[in-house]
Amino acid sequence: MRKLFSILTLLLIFLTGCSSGSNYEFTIDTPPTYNGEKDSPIIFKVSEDGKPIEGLEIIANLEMAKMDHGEIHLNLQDKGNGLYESSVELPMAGEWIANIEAEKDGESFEKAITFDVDEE
Ligand SMILES: [Cu+2]
Repeated sequence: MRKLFSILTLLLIFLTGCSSGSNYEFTIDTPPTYNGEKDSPIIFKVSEDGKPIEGLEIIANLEMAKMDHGEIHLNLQDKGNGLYESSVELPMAGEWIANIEAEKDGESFEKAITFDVDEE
């Protein structure tokens, strides 16, 4: 009985331990534009229940939705207030996908976001 109880306790700790952060919402705050010659800022926003989440280690791998341009790796900088910024020179306007990998307090999160890039 005691053994069963400790297994249940462990399971409970495991389940609650995994649930924090799973409600993080990743959105694009400022999509980059395409201009054919220079870098453009790209900013993501991370929040939970409308509150900004700061202090994430976060990267994004960009790929085009319907075409193969390979992957573009971005290290995002924590700008505070839940905003994470980098800059990128994209090969084309159109529909892009950002595969985001984030980490906080030893927990990691993954999310894919689709966004449109306009020609400047
Ligand atoms: Cu393309």
